[in-house]
Amino acid sequence: MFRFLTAGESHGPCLTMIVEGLPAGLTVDKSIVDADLRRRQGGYGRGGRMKIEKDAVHFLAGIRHGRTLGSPIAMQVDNLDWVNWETKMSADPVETATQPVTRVRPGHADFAGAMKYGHDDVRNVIERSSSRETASRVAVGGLCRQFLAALDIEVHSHVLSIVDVGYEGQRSIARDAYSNEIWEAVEVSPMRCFDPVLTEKMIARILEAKRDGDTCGGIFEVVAFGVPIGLGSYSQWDRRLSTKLGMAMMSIPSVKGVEIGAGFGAAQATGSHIHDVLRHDATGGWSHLSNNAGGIEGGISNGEPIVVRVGVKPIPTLANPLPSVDLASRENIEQSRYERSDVCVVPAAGVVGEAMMAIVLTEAILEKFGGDSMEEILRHYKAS
Ligand code: EPS
Repeated sequence: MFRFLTAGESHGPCLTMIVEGLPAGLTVDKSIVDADLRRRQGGYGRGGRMKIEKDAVHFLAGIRHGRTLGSPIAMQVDNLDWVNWETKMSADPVETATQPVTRVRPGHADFAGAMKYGHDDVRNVIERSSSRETASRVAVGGLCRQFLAALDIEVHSHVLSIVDVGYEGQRSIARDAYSNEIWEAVEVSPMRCFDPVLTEKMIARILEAKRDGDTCGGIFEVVAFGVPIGLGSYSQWDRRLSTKLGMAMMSIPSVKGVEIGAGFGAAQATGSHIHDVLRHDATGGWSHLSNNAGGIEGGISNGEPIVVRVGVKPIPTLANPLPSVDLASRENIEQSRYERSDVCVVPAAGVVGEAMMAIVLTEAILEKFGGDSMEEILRHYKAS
């Protein structure tokens, strides 16, 4: 069974991950994980924290001489900001109490988290609910990406829209338009958008929001290529690949919507306009004339690229804060609180989406083609 756990506060000493179930003999390159961590830190609209951090992974267990052992893998990403928080975030009791955070931000975990756990100091909520935790997922996804690469499976993401600026109808680009050139252009765009004109418009939209003390959400798309037929199952609700991808994408902080393939567009079309006609060619290959299903039919991968679009709400920390309540006095207040934050995290969220897709596909492949070593898995995989 493949599984992972993460721990760590945003301003604690580090983030910690334990990954179990990756086979023995997988070649692991730290620089690939670090490159993903760097990609997550980027994107136009990030704030001061990303200038402090230089995220890099430390392998602590489960890897020897660049290859997995089949034992649990332990990893760590240090928080360089910790030096500024050692007292405020000390695990040991401190002599001088720190000023509690009590003014909750609308849209943030502040209020619900404080109510749920009975915290008087919202700092205790902010620390773990912070999107800093997504660095852990990207590190785990960085391992999974290397596992998938051994099976010729690739995962990419790009940004489709920021607030009201995006592609026509904010839908996916045409299926046949995906190419290496597109992904190369995405990697050099500060918005992770392949269209340079749209990139500029998105940046202008973020700047406008920043000037107003506001924040921006948007939509990103994750696409996986080379996925074999038969991952997931309709036999139980929780075994569908679509169920697992929906859960994985919805687990990313700030995500409020997920579509697979044509998604809500499919609900607005009639059957004859949306279903993907199957073809079989002389070489024995299967293909579909379109991919409105996003590569999943009946909860099972059908051999087409897996396409998932994800809607991200604007960050709740506004430089021009909304009215709220002070939890200490229970008074309605004109303005909640501002602390250093980002204006837009949609490009970074896309990188987290890639990691979550890589994690889900790794789990599904291990379930279907299982084995204890890479050699065994590759044997099963090639025989299918
Ligand atoms: C983030 C780290 C955080 C924020 C942001 C994302 O760092 P800090 O709180 O020190 O500024 O920049 O987190 C949030 C938007 C949030 O709501 O918590 C990161 O590593 O991605």
